[in-house]
Amino acid sequence: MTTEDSETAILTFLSASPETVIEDTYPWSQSSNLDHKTVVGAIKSLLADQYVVVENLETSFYAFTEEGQSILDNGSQEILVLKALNEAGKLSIPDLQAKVGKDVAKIGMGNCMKAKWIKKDGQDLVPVAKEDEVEDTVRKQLQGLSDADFKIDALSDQDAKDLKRRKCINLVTVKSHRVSRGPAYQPQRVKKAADLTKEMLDSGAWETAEFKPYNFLVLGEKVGGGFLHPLLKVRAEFRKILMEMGFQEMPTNKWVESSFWNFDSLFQPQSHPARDAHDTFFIKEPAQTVSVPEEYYERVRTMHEIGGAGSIGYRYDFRREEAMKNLLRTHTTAVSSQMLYKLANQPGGFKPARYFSIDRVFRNETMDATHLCEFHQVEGLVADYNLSLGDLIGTIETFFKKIGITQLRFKPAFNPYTEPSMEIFGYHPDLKKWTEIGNSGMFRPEMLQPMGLPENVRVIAWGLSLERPTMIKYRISNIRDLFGHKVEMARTQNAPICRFEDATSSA
Ligand code: FB9
Repeated sequence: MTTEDSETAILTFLSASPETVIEDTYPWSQSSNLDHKTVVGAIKSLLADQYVVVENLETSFYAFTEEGQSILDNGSQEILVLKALNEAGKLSIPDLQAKVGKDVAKIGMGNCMKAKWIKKDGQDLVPVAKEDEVEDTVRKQLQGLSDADFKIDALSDQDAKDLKRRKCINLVTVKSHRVSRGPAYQPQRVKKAADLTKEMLDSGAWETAEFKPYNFLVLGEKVGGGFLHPLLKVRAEFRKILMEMGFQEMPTNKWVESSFWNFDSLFQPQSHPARDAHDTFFIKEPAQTVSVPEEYYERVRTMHEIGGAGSIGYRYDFRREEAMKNLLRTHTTAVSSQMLYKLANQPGGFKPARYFSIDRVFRNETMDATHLCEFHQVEGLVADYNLSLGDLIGTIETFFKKIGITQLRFKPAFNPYTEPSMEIFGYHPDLKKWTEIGNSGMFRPEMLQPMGLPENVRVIAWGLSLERPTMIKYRISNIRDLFGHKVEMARTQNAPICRFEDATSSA
C-alpha cells in the first residue's frame, strides 16, 4: 500500500459528500486495511496542497502485551497452576514447572499462595480450591478491557496499575487526525508539474498546467565533493605565506632522484651513513640514472676528492657508479641543488632568487607514532649576494611569525651541506613548550662553487616538516591517524579550515 493508494482512498472516501469527514484516521485506517503511518504520510502531502484540512487528535488506549493476550486466551498463570495441581492432585515444584513452564509456575504459585488456592505439603504443592470455584480476576479484567474497546476509562487506576505491573497491558498514545475536504479538494489527486518542460512549451500545456509551488525552505541535496586532507590545508597556508614572502615554488613532482643530485651535489660524502640502504630507498630498476651534466659532475667529483674554494675536500675516490644510483629522494634539498645549478647556468647568468618546496621525501626509518618512512618536507632558500647568518635567522623568524611562533631559539647543528647549521626551536603558544621546529644553514661553498655560482653569492636555507605542524594544528598525536591507510575519512571530512594567526601584525 503506497502513499498514493492512501491518498486515493482518502480522497475517494471524502468524495461521498461535501460533509463527509474521517472522524479519526486511526480506526479509519484499521477499518480500511491501511497502515496508519502511510495514511498520515498521505494526509501530510494532501494537506500541503490543501486538498484536505485536518484537526490533530491524540488518542491513548491500552494495548495487550503478549503476556496479556496469552492470559486472555489461556487464563492467568495462577489458574494454569491451580488447574495443573487439580489434575495431578499434588505436584512437586519441579514437576509443576515441567507441566506449566518455569515462568507460569513462578508467577502462578506466588498468586495462588496469596489467594490461598494452594498450600505446601512437605516439598509438594496441593490444591485447596477447584479452578472453576475461583475467579480468574486478571483474565476477567483483560476481557473487560477488550470488550470496552481498550478505552482508558475501562479500567480503574488500581486495576490498570496491577495489569501494568503484571506486564499484561501497555498504554499506547496515537497521534491521528480528523480529516475533511480542503479548499483545493478534488476527488483525484492532480499531479502538479514540478518542472516546466520543453514538451509543455511545445504543446502549450504550460498555460493550463498547475505547477508545484517552489519550497524555498527545503534543504537542497547535500552537495558531495572532495575534502582537502589536513596536510594539504596546511600546505596551502604555507604556500600562501611563502609566496607572500616572495618565494616561488620549485618543481618537486619527481620523487626518484639520482644520488648525484640528492647527495653528491650537496657535498655529502659517498661514505656518509645516510647514503646506505638502511636510511635510503634505492631503486632496483632502473638502478642507475641516465645522465648528469658531465662538466659539473667533474667539478663535484674534484671537490669531493681534493676540495677547492678554500676546502680540502674529503680526500677519497669518488665513484661514478655510486653517484649514478637512483633513489627515492630523502629530502627536497635534492631539488634545491638542481634549481641552484640552473640559477648559476641560466642565460644571462645568476640572478638572486627565493625558492621553496613542499613535497614528499622518503627515509628508510623505523616507524613510530611520529615517524613514517615518508613525510612532506618544507624547504625555503634565498640565493643572493653576501647573505649572512643574520639574513637566515631573520627570514626564519619572518616565516615562523606568520605561523604563530614568535619566540625562536637557534641551536648549532651539523648538516653535510650547510655550514654553519642550526636547529630551530620555537615556543609553541598552545603546547606551552619549546619544540624543535626545523633545521637550517648556509649551503657550503663546496656545494655552491662547483655549480658555477659567483664567488660572493651565498645561499641560506631552512627546512621543516608538514606533518608536525599539521599534527599540532589538528591535535593529532599519532601520525598514523594523520597519514596513511588507517586514516578515518570522517576526520578528513570534518577537519576545520587551517588558518595560522600571523603573529607579525601583533608583534
Ligand atoms: O618540522 C619539524 N618540527 C615542527 C615544525 C613546525 C611545528 O609547528 C608549527 C607551528 C605549528 C612543530 C614542529 N621538525 C623537522 C622538527 C622535528 O619534528 C624533527 O624531529 C623531525 N624533523 C623531520 C626530519 O626527521 C628526520 C622535521 C623534519 C625535517 C627536519 C629537517 C629539515 C626538514 C624537515 C631540514 C632541513 C634543511 C636544513 C638546511 C638547509 C635546507 C634544509
